[in-house]
Amino acid sequence: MLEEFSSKMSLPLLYHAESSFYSQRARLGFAEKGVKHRRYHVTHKAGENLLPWFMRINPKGEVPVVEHDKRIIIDSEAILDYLDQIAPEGARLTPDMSSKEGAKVHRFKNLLKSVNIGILMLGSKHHAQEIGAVKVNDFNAWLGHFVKLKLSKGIRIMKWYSRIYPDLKFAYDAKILTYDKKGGIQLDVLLAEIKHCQEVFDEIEAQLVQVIQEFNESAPSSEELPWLCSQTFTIADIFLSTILHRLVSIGLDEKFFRRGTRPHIEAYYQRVLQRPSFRKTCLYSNRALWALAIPILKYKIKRTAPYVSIIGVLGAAFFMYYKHRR
Ligand SMILES: N[C@@H](CCC(=O)N[C@@H](CS)C(=O)NCC(=O)O)C(=O)O
Repeated sequence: MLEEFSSKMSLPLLYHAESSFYSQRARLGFAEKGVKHRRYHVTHKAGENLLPWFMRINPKGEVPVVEHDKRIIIDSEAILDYLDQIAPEGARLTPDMSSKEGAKVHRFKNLLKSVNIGILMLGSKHHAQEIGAVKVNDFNAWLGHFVKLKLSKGIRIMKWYSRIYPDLKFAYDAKILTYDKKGGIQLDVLLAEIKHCQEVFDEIEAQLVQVIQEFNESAPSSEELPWLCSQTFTIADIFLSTILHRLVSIGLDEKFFRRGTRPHIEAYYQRVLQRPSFRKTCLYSNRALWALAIPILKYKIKRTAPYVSIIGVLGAAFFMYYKHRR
């Protein structure tokens, strides 16, 4: 029993949030590598990431984070690299850079890293009409609402925490600056990002055409179609699939890869939707009810439950007291 408990405790602990774009990368990485782990949901849209206990784990106040064997790994990309280290058996998410496949993965990972999903998300909500062909769906509308709430409330809370926790003053002050910058996204910034993405997706489309052509020339017909760089689902695929999935939830898929604009990317996305690891970890992560409303409600109940119980007990005590006096 004790052994079972201690072996469970030695599993990596993933701090994540269901709706968080970067957490989706980490969850998908764990599923791809088949690494057993524990999870803690940090309800960042309700400000849980700003609480002192979490800021002590990650002074940036961001998810995902992995805690394992007294190590703290911050940043989704570093987490994916760490998974290759602790589970070296099987296919690597990041193949050896000296191989042809590794060099390709490295190149496309960096290309996809250059996509600023935050600008696309917040900007397309603010400027939906100006950029056209965008449907602001529930998820993005709700997300925009929570981000606005989080920014104004978050700054106030952080200023307060920064005064009462001197050890975290530096971290809170730095984070306040990042929130200040997150305000409104200017239209020209959004348009530049859309243009950049069009170029990125042109390259991705061309790569998919090439990898499939190479596959048709060399592989036996029974093998499955390749992913972005090879037969293996690598870190580049984790980056691409989560970006495509998020674009759908923002309503920008129409602009980038639907209706025959980039047919290979569209077909790739359809295959991703069937992949078991993706279905398990990301499929519902961009749904307003499942990924935002339910976690926030659960968190609020968890936070208020102790106060409600205390009020309940006090209420019952008063009631009994008065009943006996009469
Ligand atoms: N570079 C980091 C970015 C992590 C990040 O920005 N996470 C967001 C959620 S998707 C977050 O925790 N934001 C907290 C906040 O806005 O206060 C990574 O790749 O993990």
